[in-house]
Amino acid sequence: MTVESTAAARKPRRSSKRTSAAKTPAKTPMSSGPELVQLLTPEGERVEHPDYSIDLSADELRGLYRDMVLTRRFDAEATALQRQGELGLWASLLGQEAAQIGSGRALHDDDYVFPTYREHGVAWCRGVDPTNLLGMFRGVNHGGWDPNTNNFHLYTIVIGSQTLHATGYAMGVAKDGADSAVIAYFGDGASSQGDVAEAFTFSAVYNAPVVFFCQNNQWAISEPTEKQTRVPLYQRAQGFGFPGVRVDGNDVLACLAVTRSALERARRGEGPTLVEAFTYRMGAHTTSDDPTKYRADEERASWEAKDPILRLRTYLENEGAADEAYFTALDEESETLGKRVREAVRSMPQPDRMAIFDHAYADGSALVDEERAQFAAYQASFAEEGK
Ligand SMILES: Cc1ncc(C[n+]2csc(CCOP(=O)(O)OP(=O)(O)O)c2C)c(N)n1
Ligand SMILES: [Mg+2]
Repeated sequence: MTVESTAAARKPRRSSKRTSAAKTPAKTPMSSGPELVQLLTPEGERVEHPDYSIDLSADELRGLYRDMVLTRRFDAEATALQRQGELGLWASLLGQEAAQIGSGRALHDDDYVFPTYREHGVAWCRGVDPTNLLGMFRGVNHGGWDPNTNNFHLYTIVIGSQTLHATGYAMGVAKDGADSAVIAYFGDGASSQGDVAEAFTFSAVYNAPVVFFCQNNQWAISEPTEKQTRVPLYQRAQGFGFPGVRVDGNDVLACLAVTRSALERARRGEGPTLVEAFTYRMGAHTTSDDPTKYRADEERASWEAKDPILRLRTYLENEGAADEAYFTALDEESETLGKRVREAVRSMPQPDRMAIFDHAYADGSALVDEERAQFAAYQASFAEEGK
């Protein structure tokens, strides 16, 4: 046998089966499906669900509507401020108001929240002043709020890591014998991070009182959900030994009911739940992103028809739970909020450049001290030149 023919014999044979399997996998069943918990249809019609019921007064319904409208207004203002050069970056929550307000309003004061960087609606529910969120995006502080004042942790940019923080915190809550619950927010993209799998394992094994609230907004920057999972995300929980539920993330009533139930379960000591809020990111990933490069206009348009705010407005109007005067007053309140946010951002003080060294370690570090001294000398050199 010649050298060539040996090499030819060793060459891997191409199997036609294998070739087709190596292609892009068949589309994962990502459409909302019959398993979706819904209490308010996109047309604003109230429907019942056998496992989740909710009975809200007109006042409470108006409250949820107000939360969503003001959150959207704040978000639009922040996007505009970034475009005007007042913020370095903004991550819009447009389209995800119901998921955030529904879950945020399910929380008790003593529950603890671990957000990502997009949870402006949850921050609103926790009573964090919206202008506080903007300092970080303007680069003048490192978070700008005390997590323990509102039980709302600082925004976390390292994808998925907050699910581990939440799990550890929840294990602590259980050891303290407290009856509060913990909620961790994360995205569809984060679901494929190792940290999230570890958080699921530890929380299940230790029966930690934590709710994993995944906002499946269909995209992780330019990567669609099909690139993160072969099964609907809520089904992942089963493999870890705890329940998962998919809720219509654009239905504020269903998000409230499902999250309430999951938090109650955690408080009863029955362990974690995964809630997958099936929703859509209507805007860009951040103001640095251009979604027209990777997704079709028709997709956005199909989700516009499921808008979380419009469907509740239709319901309020049909039920006679809110009149024109109410909507007009809310428009005025939105404008006032927009103005307050604008003015607050423009009057934020310049950042203290040295402060970047202050929060790297709670107890300090020799290396950071050295870097601080180098940077101080570097800054001083400009002052010298100016003399
Ligand atoms: C560990 C880590 N890897 C990568 C990134 C860069 N990154 C920032 S946002 C993002 C996508 C996150 O998508 P998803 O979890 O679906 O959240 P969404 O932005 O859609 O709310 C990535 C990959 C990061 N911040 N952290
Ligand atoms: Mg996403």
